[in-house]
Amino acid sequence: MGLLSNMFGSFGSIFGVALTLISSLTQQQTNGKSLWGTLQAPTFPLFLSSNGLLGSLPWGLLTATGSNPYTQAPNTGVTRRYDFTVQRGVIAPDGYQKSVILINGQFPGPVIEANWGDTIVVNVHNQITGPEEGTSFHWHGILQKANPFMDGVPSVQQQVALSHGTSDSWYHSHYSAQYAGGLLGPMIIHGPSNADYDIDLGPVFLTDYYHGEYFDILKSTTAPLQSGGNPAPLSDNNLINGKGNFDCSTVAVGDTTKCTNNAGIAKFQFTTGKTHRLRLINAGAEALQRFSIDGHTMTVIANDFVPIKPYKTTVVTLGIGQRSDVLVTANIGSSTSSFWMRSNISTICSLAKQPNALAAIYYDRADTTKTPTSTAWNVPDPGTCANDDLSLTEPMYTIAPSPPTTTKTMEINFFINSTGNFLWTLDGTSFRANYNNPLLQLANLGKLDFPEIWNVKNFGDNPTVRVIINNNSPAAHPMHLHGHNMQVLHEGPGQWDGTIIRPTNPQRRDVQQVRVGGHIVFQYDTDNPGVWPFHCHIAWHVSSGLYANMMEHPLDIKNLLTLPLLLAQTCTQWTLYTANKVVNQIDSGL
Ligand SMILES: *[C@@H]1O[C@H](CO)[C@@H](O)[C@H](O)[C@H]1NC(C)=O
Ligand SMILES: *[C@@H]1O[C@H](CO)[C@@H](O)[C@H](O)[C@H]1NC(C)=O
Ligand SMILES: [Cu+2]
Repeated sequence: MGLLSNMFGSFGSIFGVALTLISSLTQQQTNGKSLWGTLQAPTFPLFLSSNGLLGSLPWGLLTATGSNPYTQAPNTGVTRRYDFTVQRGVIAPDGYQKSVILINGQFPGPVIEANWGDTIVVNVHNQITGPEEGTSFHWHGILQKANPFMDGVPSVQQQVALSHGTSDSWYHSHYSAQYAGGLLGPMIIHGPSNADYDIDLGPVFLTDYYHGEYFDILKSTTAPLQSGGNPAPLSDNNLINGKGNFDCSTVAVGDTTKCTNNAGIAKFQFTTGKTHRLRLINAGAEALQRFSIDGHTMTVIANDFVPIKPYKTTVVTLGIGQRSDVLVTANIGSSTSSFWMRSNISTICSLAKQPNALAAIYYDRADTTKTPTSTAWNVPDPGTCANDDLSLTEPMYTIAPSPPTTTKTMEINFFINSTGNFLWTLDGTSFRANYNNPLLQLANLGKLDFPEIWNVKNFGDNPTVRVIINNNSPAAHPMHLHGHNMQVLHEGPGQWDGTIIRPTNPQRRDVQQVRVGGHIVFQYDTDNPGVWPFHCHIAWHVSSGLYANMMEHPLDIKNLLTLPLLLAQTCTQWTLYTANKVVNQIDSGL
């Protein structure tokens, strides 16, 4: 009897383990044609060879420390072309079957890879039907110097990219909250390295995940409160590289046939003794993520597109839209070691039913059919909803902020309008887009008189703009500026005390988290004439108006910029399309 129960016990546990090890669904069923998060995922070279120039660096003598990334860019003369077909498809990334948007049949989407100074051309074929929907790609973090038309935000500019900058990023739809439905993928721009490593394992996508369709969630976040509107929905799961398990016993009774347990988690291969580069990307809709790897410290070498002086940590905090490149050396235990990779949604700062994502890391001789048994770092959530300390992240290329020529204070707040809709405001206005009147084109025609709800901040010819954001709302917000890296002078609780963190060389990045009841202070030099979106990157918040347009050098927009023909055509096509059809625009449009 004892023996039997013992055997039964161990059989039970073997069986239990087996259930979590062997994915119950195929990769095709969970992620379509995507290989991200499988042991077959590609690794990446230090740079792409081009025009037979194998062996010589595409960026010549430019370096991460010595070359100003905003004024010096190589011109490689190389164009990298990508063809994206965007379609709906039914997959089950975490075992729960749902309709998503696939790029070339993949979720997450395929990589865009180039060298610093290359030109990237992406041909997007929109085959989204049932229902039809517009789309627009935004090349997150690409500064689009002298090229604001290609930044990809509808009603501001439209479509397709060119590259300046290095390190890692992502592309995503900037059309309503469409990227929460799957329209996203990684972007790797190879540049001069600021730290040595052996193997580039590529993107690690961290995404809060919703079982509802994004359009339904969006409808509910923007609906009047009295008719069930919910501006703060809970995510259902948290995924790494589009994969994760889900406990199907928690789904509604009518939905159980759509749900399969143990869909399978993401796996990564480490080579014993080698140093690996991981490109962490918070590509979610709402959640603040805290990322760690059991037993290993990480060396952070870049934030967003900005290479920084390497520093060691056990946790990296990433708000929506933020990226960090980290190096991890496989030197713990033996060549048969395996460890958990973890990304936890901060439940103090975000709304999640299942906040903890897991993926498995296997050293080269580890048994990849077994789950790791490693123990998590003891790193309690500080609950501030802020990024890791500004003093930690010092850019490789030093830039001291100039004295600002203008300072703008903007408040984040919310209100409920007379029809009961919950709306976010930035500087007193809740933004709403008009897809048919691209602002940049109007400015290009010299028309600078915009409706209040377009929330345009015209900084004229000011060379240096300082912005103080005070967050008087009950949520933290990842604030994202297009067209520039923000020099982040300070962040913290309450009001700014006037001090600057490392005034000789403050942190630069393109998304910065602002705490509840706190502030961020940043500035930028207006070296990029255009109209640049500045907004919260939480999908539901930007949809409900937390957005402004920062205009710089309007005269240059009129006199120096030429509307590209391709863009004029895209706009004409959109006008023709909407002439015959009422576009179902239920949100701010972005
Ligand atoms: C994530 O959550 C697990 C489980 O609660 C915990 O043990 C771990 O310390 C957390 N890690 C981080 C980075 O918050
Ligand atoms: C309230 O906001 C919603 C969403 O932007 C909008 O559709 C509605 O027209 C607004 N109500 C009024 C009275 O302006
Ligand atoms: Cu927000």
